[in-house]
Amino acid sequence: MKLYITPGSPYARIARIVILEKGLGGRVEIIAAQTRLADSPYYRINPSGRVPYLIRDDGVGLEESAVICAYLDHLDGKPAFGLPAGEQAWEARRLESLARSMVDGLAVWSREIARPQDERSPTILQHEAHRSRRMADLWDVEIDHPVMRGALNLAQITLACGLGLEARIPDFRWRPGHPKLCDWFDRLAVRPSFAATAPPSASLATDAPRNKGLQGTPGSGASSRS
Ligand SMILES: N[C@@H](CCC(=O)N[C@@H](CS)C(=O)NCC(=O)O)C(=O)O
Repeated sequence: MKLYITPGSPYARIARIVILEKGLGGRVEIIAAQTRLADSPYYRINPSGRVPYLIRDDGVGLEESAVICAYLDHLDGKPAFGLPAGEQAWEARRLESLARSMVDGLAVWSREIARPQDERSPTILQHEAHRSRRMADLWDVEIDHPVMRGALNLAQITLACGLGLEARIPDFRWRPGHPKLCDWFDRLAVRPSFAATAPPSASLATDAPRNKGLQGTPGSGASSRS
C-alpha cells in the first residue's frame, strides 16, 4: 500500500500514527505529495489533491483520514480503534468530532499563514486564533474525560495532532493557562508513533522553497506547505 502525505498535515499524521500503532510500517510506503501547486503530478494520482490518500494493495484509492484509519485498523481483523460499547460510543464520537473540529480550524489557520504575506486575510487569522483559544479552554476541561485518559483512541490521536500544530503556527500558543492539557499532550508526544511523525517546525515549513524536496522526508522529492 502507499500513503500520500505532507509532513505538516495533521490529517495525514493521524493516519501515519495509526499505521505505526498497528505495526503496519512495513506494509505501507509513505510518500510525500506535492499539494497546492498548479499542475502537480500528484493530481494525476489523486485528483482532489488532498492528503492523506491511501492506495490499497488492490489499487483502489481512499480519501479522508477517518476512512483510511478505519480501513487500516480492520486489516488484521483485530480493530484497536473502534468505538467502545454502549453510551461511551457517543462520548467517543462526541470527543473525536470536537478534536476534529479544532484540527479543521487550525488547518485553515496554517494554510493562511503559508500564503505570501500580502495574500493573508487578517480576518481569517483573527477568527482562527480566537477559535483556537476557545477550543483550548474547552479541552482543558474535557481532557479529564475517561475517553481521553483511557487506551489510545482516535479522539486522543486527533487532539494531539491538532495541539502539535503549535510547531507550525507560531501564534497558536495553547499552553499558557492550560497545565492539564500540557501534561496530557507532553506524555503522548513522546510515544514513538507520535515522536516519529512530529510535524516540521514553522520556519522549515514557511521558508522551504516550493519546488525543493524536504530533507529527511520519506519518499521526498516533493514539497508541500501543509
Ligand atoms: N477531511 C480531510 C481533510 C484533508 C485535508 O484537508 N488535507 C489538507 C492538508 S492538511 C490538504 O491536502 N490540502 C491540500 C489542498 O487542499 O489542496 C481528512 O480528514 O483527510
